[in-house]
Amino acid sequence: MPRKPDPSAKTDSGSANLPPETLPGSPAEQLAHTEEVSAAMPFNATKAQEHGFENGLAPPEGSSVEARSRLPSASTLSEGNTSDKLGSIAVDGLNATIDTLDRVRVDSTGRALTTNQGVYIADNQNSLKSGLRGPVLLEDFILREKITHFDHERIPERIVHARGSGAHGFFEAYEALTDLTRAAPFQQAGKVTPVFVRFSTVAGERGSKDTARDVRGFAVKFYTDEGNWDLVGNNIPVFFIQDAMKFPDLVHAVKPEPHHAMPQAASAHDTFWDFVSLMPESTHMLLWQMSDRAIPRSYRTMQGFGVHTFRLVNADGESVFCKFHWNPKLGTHSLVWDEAVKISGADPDFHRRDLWEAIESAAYPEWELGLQVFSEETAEGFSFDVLDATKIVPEELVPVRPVGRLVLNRNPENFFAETEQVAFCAAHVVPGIDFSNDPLLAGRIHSYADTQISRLGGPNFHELPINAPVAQVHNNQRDGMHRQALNRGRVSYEPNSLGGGCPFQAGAAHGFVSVPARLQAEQEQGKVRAKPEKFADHYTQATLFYESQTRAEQAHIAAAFRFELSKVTVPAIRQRMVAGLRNVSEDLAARVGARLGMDPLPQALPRAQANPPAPEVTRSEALSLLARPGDGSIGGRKVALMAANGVAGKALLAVHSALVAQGAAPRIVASMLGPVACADGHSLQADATFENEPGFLFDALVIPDGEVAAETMSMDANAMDAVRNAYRHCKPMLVVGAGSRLLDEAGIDDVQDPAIHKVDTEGVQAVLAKFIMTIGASRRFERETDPPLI
Ligand code: HDE
Repeated sequence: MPRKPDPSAKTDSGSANLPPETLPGSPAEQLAHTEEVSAAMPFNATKAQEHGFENGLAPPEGSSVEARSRLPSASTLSEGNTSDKLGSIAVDGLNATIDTLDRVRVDSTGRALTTNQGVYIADNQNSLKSGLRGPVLLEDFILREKITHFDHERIPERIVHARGSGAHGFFEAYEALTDLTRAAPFQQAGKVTPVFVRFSTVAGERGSKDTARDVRGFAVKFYTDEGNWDLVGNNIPVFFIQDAMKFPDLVHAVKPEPHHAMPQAASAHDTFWDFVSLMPESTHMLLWQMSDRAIPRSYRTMQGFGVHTFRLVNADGESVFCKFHWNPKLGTHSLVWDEAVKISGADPDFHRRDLWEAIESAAYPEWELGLQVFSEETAEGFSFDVLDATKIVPEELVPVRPVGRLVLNRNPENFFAETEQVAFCAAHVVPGIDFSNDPLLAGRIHSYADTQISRLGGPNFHELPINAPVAQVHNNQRDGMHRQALNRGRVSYEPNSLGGGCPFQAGAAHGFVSVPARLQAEQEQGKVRAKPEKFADHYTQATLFYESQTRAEQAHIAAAFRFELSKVTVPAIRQRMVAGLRNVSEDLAARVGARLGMDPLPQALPRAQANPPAPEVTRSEALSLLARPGDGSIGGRKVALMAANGVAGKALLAVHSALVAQGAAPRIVASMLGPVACADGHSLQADATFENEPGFLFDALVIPDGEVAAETMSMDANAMDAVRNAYRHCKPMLVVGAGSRLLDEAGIDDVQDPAIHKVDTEGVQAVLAKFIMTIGASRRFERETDPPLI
């Protein structure tokens, strides 16, 4: 109903003398109702409770009053004048800028092109010209809009973790953890919380390769009922530095050197090793970074860690320390360095593709969330400091308790809108989760929201659909670039009486309350720039890590140090680094030094702490990648089935079907695309060529039977490279009948190798189960020699 003209419409300039009978919905009635709510709050009822320690522990809910009508909270009396664009009046207590992503999905099926103003575009091929051969006119608003948008289509990339890939999914709690935490995702068994996860490398730029030797980001945004919780972790449980003060230095050192912007996505250069060799606290992390953890086979096969010590807080305000672990269902699997280098050329999107294809083929990646929970008192007794992000809590000391699973089951629809615009923030916690005093974490609590202000162009990035929580958002923050919310009413401050006190402070019953952790000792309470003593033990856990690896893994670590340091051009930096490694392991230092031409080895670096406390654990099997084989399933694994004319097709197709049945991705690879004529009359189509998908992109190789095919393939060096690389990279092979000729030509005569299944055509069916098992298992590292012979 349109309102009737009302003489008191301009309230600021209207009469203060209201008529005794006010019209419904008139300015006078609005004023009368507003006066009522305001008068109902004669003073600030919770003011007294803002003071004192006890009140700080349990802040009260703010006071509010219910108005007689919605008139006092209206921005305008004209809000009832609706239209197709305006829709209706704000629904009571609702913020509609959040909600599911449905509100922003766009589908152009059956639609004509329009401008951004919704005007149909008659011609999308030509600019507006003065005559057919005349000049283009400034008047062409359609051309100008299109080009202007294009000119601004890029945003700054992330300072670190620029290269990444994301997916949607859910977290499901196994059981209620109400004794430990009041955090929403853990309140009931079976509770499902939607998530968005982004994996990343750290050092490379947005378009850099996936298989760089680097730490991987593992950032999880939980859209909980009580707000967003971001667990912004890595695939390595420790970090290079102990204090946020050093983060810009670390990142400047590892990024391409500033004078010539090289090398891209690599730590193998002078400035990185110069810095870390002067920062002995980075040694533990360096051991992890030089291990195969830094070249994962896929995002699906790596662990994730919250890194810092966090707190869990239950409804009674009781808190415990907690470390977060993500363990992949498929087990932990990595590449080998030579393979990673080759893949980066042939498929820089290797991990992005793997994640995407796994989800498209319904081989949904899955991880189990595990918690290490311990009390503050227990932590006091550890030989290391749990506030030091360069230290782990060994699983032998505090076991990891599985509490739920993470499943990624939906790819993003639009990379930019979701994966690029998602803004994780280490400060995003919900009631039930709190921070520890880890000084590295403190810097992160500041950094993440801050960096988005320039990356995403202003303070309202929380309103971007991918970042908006599913929980309601109501506060008095207003304005700024790209603001979307149309906040109803004139109240944008608290306390207020004009809005009936709303939105009011939630109080301890619902709101986030920081754990009242007290500063530990009197003498520590002064302001100080210094580290706790236990932070000075830089080597004990690095030694633990090295000693906990298998021989093959130790060899990879040594080779990685050797490779990286061989790229360092300044001998003094190499010397300094090897001198540091002597404090970790003489074996490691000797292996690295020997291959860098150091004889004798440099003197060990002086230690910051001469006699660190004895560690509780000196070997931890859990630290070896090979200790986590996973469930052996091969969903999404790629297998190359080599082929050429004359191949024994029937057996090859049987292998193909068996792999498909297991959810793997078998590909027929030949010298060229198109039909392959089989010796037994079957017909195959090549999916890929030895040239466009080199063998090292696959997890396993099948060399088929067929004299003629073997002869042809042995003449194609790309095919032979596939065989040599599969062997060199320790991958399983199924070699059928005459196919063994390729092994001979490649110089592979390791008949005892249990990951090379040699059979004749009749034996294929019988060996398939074993072959599939070896694809799901760890690599056959026993094959390796240093240097490689094949
Ligand atoms: Fe980050 N980190 N970081 N970081 N970090 C960023 O935030 C920072 C640290 C991690 O997929 C930035 O949105 C500081 C540890 C991940 O979007 C930035 C310090 C861990 C991601 C930032 C650290 C991480 C980031 C860059 C030391 C493992 C990618 C863009 C005090 C627990 C998130 C951005 C995504 C991203 C700052 C150390 C993990 C600059 C200051 C330790 C997974 O804000």
